[in-house]
Amino acid sequence: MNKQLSIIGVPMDLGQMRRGVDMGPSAIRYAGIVERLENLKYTIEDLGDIDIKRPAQKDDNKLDNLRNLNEVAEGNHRLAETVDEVVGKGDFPLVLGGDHSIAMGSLAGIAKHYDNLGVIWYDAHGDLNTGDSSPSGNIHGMPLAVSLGIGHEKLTNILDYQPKIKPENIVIIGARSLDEGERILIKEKGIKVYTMHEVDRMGMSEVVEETIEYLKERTDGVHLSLDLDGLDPEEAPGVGTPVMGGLSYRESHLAMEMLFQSKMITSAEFVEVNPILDEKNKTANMAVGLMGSLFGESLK
Ligand code: 6HN
Ligand code: MN
Ligand code: MN
Ligand code: MN
Repeated sequence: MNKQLSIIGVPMDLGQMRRGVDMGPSAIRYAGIVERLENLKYTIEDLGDIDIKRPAQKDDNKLDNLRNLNEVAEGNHRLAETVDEVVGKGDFPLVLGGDHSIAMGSLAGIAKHYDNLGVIWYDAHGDLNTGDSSPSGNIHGMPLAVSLGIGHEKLTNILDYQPKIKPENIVIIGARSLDEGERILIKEKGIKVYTMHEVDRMGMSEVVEETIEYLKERTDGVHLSLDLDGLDPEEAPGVGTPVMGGLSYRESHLAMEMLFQSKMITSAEFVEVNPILDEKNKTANMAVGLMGSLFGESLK
């Protein structure tokens, strides 16, 4: 694993309606992420937070069923430029959200450095909506579609290229809430998905083994996009769109440990931690624990 890490906070809450997720980066820092990774002998540069501009008007600011489109696009553009620089100088970008709309900026900055970037999308949701298919108009439900080049031009064209990723280079793990339009896109594009049904039948160990095998053959780098709502809300309550029946702490730790051992992860983001909805920073602590395992903590 790359021993030079750059931490980038993204206080973004405009991709959805629950305020508070903009404090995610603070909560994760407070839970001790820098010390935790320094103990594992990484060199950490904390680049602070990306500037996210608030929309001027107080109404719901929706264009084409895309809430806060301009502000979300601009914030992601700034994130993409920073991530691009980090990858350009050879560091591992570790992005802290913020709502999941920030994956558009992360992927824009990362993918230009690879021919075949793989993506592991650890999430209760597919985040494959467009303005047309979205039931909510919330852009945090769209970043994976956007990164495939599907959606509004202002989002798909961040850093002036598209698509960022190819459908066959994606693996979704933990899905249990997919909208109709998302299911259609998954079938049409042949995106690999391990829903909770497969996780329950196969076990996490086999799911991650298959994922590693699958991505190893076709990618030259792998981005982990981990939405804390992929975990069960009993264990990670501080998220804006909780869905029952999620991945456990133990399954998730196992997944992170196996990904560390695979040596294939080249960038990562941890998103949707909302300290206002949390219980005693439980979800931020969970995020930090998972990052510890992803970066090589072990009992032996
Ligand atoms: N997330 N599919 C729902 C929507 O509004 O599009 C929920 C999206 C959740 C987004 O997981 O980051
Ligand atoms: Mn500002
Ligand atoms: Mn998500
Ligand atoms: Mn989600």
